[in-house]
Amino acid sequence: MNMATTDLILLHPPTYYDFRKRPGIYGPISDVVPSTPVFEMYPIGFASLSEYLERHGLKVRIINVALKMLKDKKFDVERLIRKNRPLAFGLDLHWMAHVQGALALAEIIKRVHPGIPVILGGLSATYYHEEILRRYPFVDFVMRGDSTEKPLLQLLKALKRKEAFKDIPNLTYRDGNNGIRANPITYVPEDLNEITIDYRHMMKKVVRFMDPVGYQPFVDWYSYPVTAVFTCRGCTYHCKTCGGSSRTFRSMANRTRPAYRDPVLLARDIFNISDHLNAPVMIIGDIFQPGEPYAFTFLREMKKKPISHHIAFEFFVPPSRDQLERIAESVKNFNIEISPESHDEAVRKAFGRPYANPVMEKMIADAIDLGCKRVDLFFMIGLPKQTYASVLETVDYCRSLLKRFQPYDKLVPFISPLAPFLDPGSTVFEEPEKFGYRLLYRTVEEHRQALMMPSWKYILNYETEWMNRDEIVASTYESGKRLNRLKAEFGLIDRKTAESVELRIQRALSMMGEIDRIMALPDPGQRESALEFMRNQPLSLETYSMSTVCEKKELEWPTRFIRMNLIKIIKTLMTRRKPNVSGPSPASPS
Ligand code: B12
Ligand code: SF4
Repeated sequence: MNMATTDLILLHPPTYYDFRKRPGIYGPISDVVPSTPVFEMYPIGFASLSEYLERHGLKVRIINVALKMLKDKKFDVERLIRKNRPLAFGLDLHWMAHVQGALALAEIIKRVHPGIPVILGGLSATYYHEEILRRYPFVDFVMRGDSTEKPLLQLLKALKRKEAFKDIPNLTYRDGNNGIRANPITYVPEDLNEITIDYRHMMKKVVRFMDPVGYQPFVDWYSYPVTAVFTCRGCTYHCKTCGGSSRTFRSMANRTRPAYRDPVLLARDIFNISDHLNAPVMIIGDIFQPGEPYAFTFLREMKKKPISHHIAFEFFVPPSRDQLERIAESVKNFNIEISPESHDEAVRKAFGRPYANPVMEKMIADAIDLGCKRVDLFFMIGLPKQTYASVLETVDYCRSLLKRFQPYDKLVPFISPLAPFLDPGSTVFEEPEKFGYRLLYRTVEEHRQALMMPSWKYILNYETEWMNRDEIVASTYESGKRLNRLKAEFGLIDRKTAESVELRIQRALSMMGEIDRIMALPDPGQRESALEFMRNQPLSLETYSMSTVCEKKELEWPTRFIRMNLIKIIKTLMTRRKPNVSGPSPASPS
């Protein structure tokens, strides 16, 4: 394998680059996603970028730096960078939580390879493109928008041929006279039929680079190889704190309506996965969002090839019984994810979700009646109009639901904070006061600095009229503790799990208290040495950050004992297959 022939290396950074040397208490910020608080999961768009660029003749490699650092305490990032000399490096700054890690990595790349361009992309980079280029000389380009496959191809070709950048859509760059040019976002595809998230492509890359960890999406993926397929980019809803709402996509990415993936291609995406992996598949985006004809076409396709994999559907509003019936007759093992956010309808409405509790409860009853294997309910802390008392009442509401649906043992509630950051570009971020919020950090640099703070309380970039940061933290741990007990009481988790979660919550609380005491010390030198002393304790601070308010295992849908179909995988590795895109396209050269 000749490294010099690699055109693009896509690197995924950790949230905070020095998390191994200077750990803090990152708290339950990632408890309801598969990642640890380092957010080691790379954007799924890395897969479509890689496949698209390779289909068009370029050589691309993905390296999950965050995961490598997490798995190996001694993993030497600088050495990795030094060893590789691609035409360009690409880093995701998709989630704002990665701002410190992404910039630190960019700085290292520039120091080691001053001549190799560094490209940033993702939703947060899109929002902050100008500030990034103005402030950080080690970043050369920001590729904006939610769909960068084609413009990135143009940029890489221009770099290869040493051509000008002025006609490359969506690109922000330095014009050579210390000025910054932002070409308009004119590449906004109307559908997702020319790109694909193809796990077969990813398997081939793992073999080509002999780097299973570099391509691994999150820390436990090989034992729980859950995958995702995408219905869309964009959204028709406008939840107030969401940086991926219709309003945000319009203002930030010039997207006036979502781009959907053809429902037939979507079903094929699932079949491609189910041929190789015996694990659950999550459908990202409500299949009813584009309308019933879309959803019913997809379900008809699914019916044609019965599979027993667990398929998880997320709904933005509760579906009707008729819609659930269609799902039940097309997918044998279906699961549901829905985020009512709060039990309090006034809070939910202020957040931007319009449905009432009886509608949701009817959906739960119908789903269970129709054979749904599991309904996950996600509640959130830090919402408009939500008080400390209201957060705890959410747990009471969960009790009433668990009581009502107890014999079925299928309802699993979760609660977690809106953290670490209120999304840049969200309605509330843009007009905090109007919605009862106080924004504590606004610029990239402020967020970067925040991530170096010792606990998640100081990292949070907001408070609300109804809860300050102390109350957000306190209500998170208290509600987490109560919900944990509730789950044990109703048999959703065993006693041992419940006890270990409770112990972690208690320890996290006392360490958070200790950090507060240190942070109140007037002398900065004293403060730093007290923090240093804490970091050197035998039970490192990381211990208090992993799965604090619930266990990762609680998120898992059932998998089969043998999770990978090795014979099929080997066959795929040895053959060329047509990518799952519409229209004529060459067989994948990889
Ligand atoms: C699906 C989803 C998830 C999935 C992630 C799947 C995945 N691996 O990508 C899950 C559920 C795991 C998730 C988790 C989180 N999410 Co989320 N998620 C979404 C959602 C609903 C859709 C994302 C999407 O459509 N992506 C498709 C497109 C836009 O992105 P993409 O294909 O991955 O990448 C393209 C571009 O972004 C760009 N790009 C990305 N990286 C790079 C790099 C380079 C070099 C270039 C050139 C381009 C580029 O090009 C790609 C291809 O065209 C959005 C809401 C929305 N409507 O958008 C929120 C959203 C992205 N998530 C958000 C957040 C906050 C989170 C969490 C931090 C929440 C938490 N505290 O746990 C975690 C982080 C998890 C992690 N990294 O470990 C915020 C981000 C706001 C912000 N600016 O920071 C959003 C906008 C809204 C929200 N609040 O949920 N999320
Ligand atoms: S939180 Fe609301 S606006 Fe954001 S992606 Fe989900 S449904 Fe759309």
